[in-house]
Amino acid sequence: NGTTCGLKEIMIGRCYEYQYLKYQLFLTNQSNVKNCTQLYQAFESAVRYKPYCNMNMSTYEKYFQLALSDVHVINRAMFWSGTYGVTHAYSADGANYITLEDTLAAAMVNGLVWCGNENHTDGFDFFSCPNNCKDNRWADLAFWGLASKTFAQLAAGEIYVVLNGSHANDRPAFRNNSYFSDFELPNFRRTGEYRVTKINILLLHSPDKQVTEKCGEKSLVELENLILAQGFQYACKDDPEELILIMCGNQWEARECQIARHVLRQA
Ligand code: NFD
Repeated sequence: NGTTCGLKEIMIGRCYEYQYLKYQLFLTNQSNVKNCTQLYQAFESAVRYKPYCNMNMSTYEKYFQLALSDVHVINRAMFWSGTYGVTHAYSADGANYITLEDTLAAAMVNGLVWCGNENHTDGFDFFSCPNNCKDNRWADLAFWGLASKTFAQLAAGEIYVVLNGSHANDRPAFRNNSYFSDFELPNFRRTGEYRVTKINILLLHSPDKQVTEKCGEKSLVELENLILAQGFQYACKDDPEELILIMCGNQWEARECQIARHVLRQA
């Protein structure tokens, strides 16, 4: 459970890279380049010297306000649950779709580990973070919970959700307590110019793994009911071809992938 050395330098560096190398690729509103140092300061002052278990869902509010103000993601927002790798291969750094991790606020810290420590001289704990506060569940959700909620509120029009229908041990494709079910689904906009109109589920089955759920079954029925009750249109597709091809890129020998290979040769 080591924390990330060079957190500040990595965050500021990623912010510059994001805005000056990748920026024009996909952001809908290109007029507001952010001040990276100021963004880092907003992040740092939220967490530095703060006891880990005192954090909550408003700790990082200012950071997200600064980093994500004026952003809307129209018809291209993509969410994932249990499908991190394939979703990001498909979204292609924002070129095809935009995931939370393709936004500046999340790109600056994705994969990093950090926490404040009130007793440490520089206010961070660079050795380990608790990650489990028995009296305050919100501490563990402070950053990614708010990140997920904020991103869901920016999504507009048709959105996409990539789920995993091949989980072992009865773990459902759509499960309670996931970030998607707790922080994203309840926060899609239902009214106004930037409302969500339709939620498209892309349900994947990993090559050579069991098919535990398909569209129209088990947790997908539950999800469909929740989506319709909120007034959104619903669609669900099992194994869209473009995603099968991405998965087969890494699992060429799987039975399903040999079929894909065969079909591709004929084309
Ligand atoms: P889950 P979920 N690499 O798969 N979100 O619905 C990394 F870095 O069960 C994003 O609970 O789905 N992290 C983040 C991973 C965190 C990986 C939380 C992996 N290969 C929520 N696999 C984020 N960027 O870190 C799993 N995890 C972690 C948003 C993941 O970080 C996204 O917008 C999370 O802490 C997405 O729509 C935990 O495993 C949805 O929530 C649960 O992942 C995914 O959360």
